[in-house]
Amino acid sequence: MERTFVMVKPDGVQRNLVGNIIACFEKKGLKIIGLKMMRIPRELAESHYGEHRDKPFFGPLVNYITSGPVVAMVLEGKDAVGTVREMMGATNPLKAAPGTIRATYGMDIGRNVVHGSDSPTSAEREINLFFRPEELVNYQRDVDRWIYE
Ligand code: IDP
Ligand code: MG
Repeated sequence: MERTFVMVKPDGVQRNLVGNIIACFEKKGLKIIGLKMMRIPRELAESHYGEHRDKPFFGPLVNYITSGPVVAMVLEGKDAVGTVREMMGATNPLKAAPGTIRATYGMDIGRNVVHGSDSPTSAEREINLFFRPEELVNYQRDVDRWIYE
């Protein structure tokens, strides 16, 4: 089983999409093992998006992601990283495949509603940035035998 870091961005929270977005992942079969609402401190935002430090959109991106509360979560499941990326769709909601979360809920690359780690390595880094080990909950889910063969 793989873990990934997912976040409903400030636009998703303001637009009352938290429940809808979490429901997509829950209904798919991904297991929530960490979940919290938080306001991202500027330093954390800059670190989280460190790979984009030299891009022209870096400043606006940090302003956007710190502009209001987010809902951060850790999801676990088979190929969780790739599965969440597929479910989110392309970075630009207007280019995202129909039915994906970004295509369904977004109009602008700078307001694309949701974040998901792009690789297992990024996932580990991002989970450690946002969650302390004791915030991740270890539990059995009885329905798993109906989700996985
Ligand atoms: P990703 O979120 O699909 O992994 P990245 O290229 O890693 O996409 O970019 C991180 C975030 O930065 C995007 O989700 C989006 O919020 C923002 N972003 C990326 N490219 C642009 C852009 O060209 N203009 C404005 N914001 C952008
Ligand atoms: Mg990315």
